[in-house]
Amino acid sequence: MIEFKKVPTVFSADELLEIAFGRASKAPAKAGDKVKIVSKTIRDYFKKILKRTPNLGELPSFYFELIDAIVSIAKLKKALAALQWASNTISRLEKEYVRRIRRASKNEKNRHRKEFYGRVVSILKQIEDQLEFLAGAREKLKNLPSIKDEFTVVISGAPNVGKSTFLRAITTAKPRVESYPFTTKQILLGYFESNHLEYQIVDTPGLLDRPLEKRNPVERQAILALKHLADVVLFIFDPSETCGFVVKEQMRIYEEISKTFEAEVIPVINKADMLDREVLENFLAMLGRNAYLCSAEKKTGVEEVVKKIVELRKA
Ligand SMILES: Nc1nc2c(ncn2[C@@H]2O[C@H](COP(=O)(O)OP(=O)(O)OP(=O)(O)O)[C@@H](O)[C@H]2O)c(=O)[nH]1
Ligand SMILES: [Mg+2]
Repeated sequence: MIEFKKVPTVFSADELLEIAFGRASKAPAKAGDKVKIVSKTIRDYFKKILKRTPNLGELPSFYFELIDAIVSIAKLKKALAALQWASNTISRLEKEYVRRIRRASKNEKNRHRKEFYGRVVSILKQIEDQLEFLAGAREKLKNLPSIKDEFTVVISGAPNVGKSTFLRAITTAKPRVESYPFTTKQILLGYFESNHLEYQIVDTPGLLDRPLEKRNPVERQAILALKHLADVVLFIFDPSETCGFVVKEQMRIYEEISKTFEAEVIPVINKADMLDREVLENFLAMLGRNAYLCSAEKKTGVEEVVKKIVELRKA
């Protein structure tokens, strides 16, 4: 699981200096020990940040795209590299100054210690912006949705057509609600099992229900992330138009989704319980291909869609 929650709060350069120097000032008076404490405090802290940050080189593509959309992977890598650089430099200086202090006369020891402090201040000032960037990144990334890297069905369709109802109809346990960090948009995750294999179902209200040109750049990248995640896409139609969108508009979104996703897009006609024959026939003529017919609310016809999903996975 990709988690930024465990990355410790990122302090500013000033805060960190205060902590490190404060700790050293309380310690035994020997100058060499103070140097070691300052160095260790800062390096341990950076090490913790580096260790708890998910490995950016091994991210599943969904997370790669998502994180890139939120904070830019390149910037994040640069900031982490800056911490590593600062840590190495402080370590090197520590050794150098401990050696100098050991050799120095009693009156000179404190001068060396102060000089070391000055150099540490200058190093942290050099990475001040990177620390600030990391602090912001951590806040933005700490609530990433936890999505499994496994066979995934993405549900799309105009608003109100019954996407969430459909998801609930095919999943066994109660779906989990997670949120996207960059918008108020939520993401609904459900799972079902077939032949001991788990299937993940994702419904993202407000993301795959409008034409792409109405998207801001971050939303576009979130869609790109979903594109990587999707093994199958369901597109839910509501020919009854009780959703508030005429069939023509739904068709336009369907075409866009089909163009956007490389995975197979399966048309599913919902609200069968309230469709009369003529409406349905007109709709199918317009769609020009076969579609699954179901009522998510009455849970009829949904099993066939599940069967199709399982077949597609085998293929
Ligand atoms: N008659 C009927 N109503 C349905 C069916 N499926 C969903 N609905 C109703 O359609 C409305 C919208 O259902 P949702 O599942 O919330 O639709 P949605 O696509 O998730 O909507 P958004 O998340 O707002 O985009 C609700 O009032 C449902 O009760 C169905 O098969 N038959
Ligand atoms: Mg919904």
